[in-house]
Amino acid sequence: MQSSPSLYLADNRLNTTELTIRDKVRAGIRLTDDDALALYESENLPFLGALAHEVRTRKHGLNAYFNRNFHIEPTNICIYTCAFCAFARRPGEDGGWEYRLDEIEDIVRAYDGKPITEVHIVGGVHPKRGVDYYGEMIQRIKAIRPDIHVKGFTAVELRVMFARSKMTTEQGLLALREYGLDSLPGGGAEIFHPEIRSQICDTKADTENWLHIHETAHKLGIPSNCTMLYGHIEQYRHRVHHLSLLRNLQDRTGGFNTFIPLKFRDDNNDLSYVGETTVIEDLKNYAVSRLYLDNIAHIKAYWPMIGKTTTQMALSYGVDDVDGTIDDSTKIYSMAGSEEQTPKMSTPELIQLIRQAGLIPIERDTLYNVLHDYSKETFAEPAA
Ligand code: V47
Ligand code: SF4
Repeated sequence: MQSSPSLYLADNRLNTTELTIRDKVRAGIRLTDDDALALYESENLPFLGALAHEVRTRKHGLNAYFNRNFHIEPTNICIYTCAFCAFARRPGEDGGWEYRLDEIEDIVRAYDGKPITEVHIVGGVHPKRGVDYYGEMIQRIKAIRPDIHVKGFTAVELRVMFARSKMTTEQGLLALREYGLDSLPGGGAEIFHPEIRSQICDTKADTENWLHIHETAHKLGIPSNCTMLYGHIEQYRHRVHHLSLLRNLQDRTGGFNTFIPLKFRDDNNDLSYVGETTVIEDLKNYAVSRLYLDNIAHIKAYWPMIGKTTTQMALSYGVDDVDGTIDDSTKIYSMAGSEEQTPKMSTPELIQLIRQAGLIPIERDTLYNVLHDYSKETFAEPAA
């Protein structure tokens, strides 16, 4: 489906750089890093939005995807102290939690009879737990919900898990897949450029580790997501560098499903002094991501992080996915001050959120297979 030509993309509205970029995008010519930098530096938000919307419409028509999911954060105890993190606690520190496996089973059983398709598992990097522990966790989850898709563990968690179990990346991933792991989430990427990474998360999995784990996963047929934590001390050139490494890896493997820009939230962490980006900046970032990442199918606005209103606007700035029902099962962003302190949306609410933005709600599974097209009908099932 092709959207009608936008006034904001008309010849007489654009400067030479914008015209060149518009024409490249329309001709399917890949944008360079300099193009991406020019887009980030542009103050012409209507242009960015209109062009990104044109691309997302070319790729997905008027479809906007969501899923029915919940999170498990097995522990917030972490050996690292990333400067932006409000979630983690050092071993022994007040406010730490670690669920036993039977408590994890109880969390999963609470969804008995509900049409959830995905569990997302991300937590702190625990000092003592290895592949077999997390493998047993996955096995127990699947014993209760055999059909659920387990999307689990950032590359940062995996690196330490594999080292503890004395496994190579390939051995560790194969073992976890044997236990039932289906895909990897995109966290832990933060900002790849060493000038910034060394200041915000010095000691955890470095850029090479992160890329190697995802590349190995893709080669083994395990798909993954990718993220970028933006809006703190990085500059535009660092974002472009980050996006270029993701685009290069995707050229080699094609294993990324979706890119999720993660807006830095500034409560209760060592970077609080930096403040947060404006909504304008968030929309620009979605648009540039859509335009530059020509080989990643989906761009996700993760609603618990940015709130429902910005999510609706993002759907006109290149975004085609809003994530899921969540069911108040994640604390990473609420602890860092996001407006969604108890993130939870029923399926009818997600459908309404997407319809109000003028798009067609499509329920997907984790791999973007269409489960339900809500283009016409009203929602009739029990809410998840
Ligand atoms: O790597 C931590 C981020 C990530 C803050 O794959 C923060 O579908 C903003 O993996 N402000 C983990 N962000 C989350 C993650 C994820 C999230 C949503 C969807 C998917 C997916 C994966 O959370 C961390 C870090 O980048 N984070 N603290 C903060 N203060
Ligand atoms: Fe630990 Fe992850 Fe928080 Fe860093 S972002 S301190 S690795 S939980």
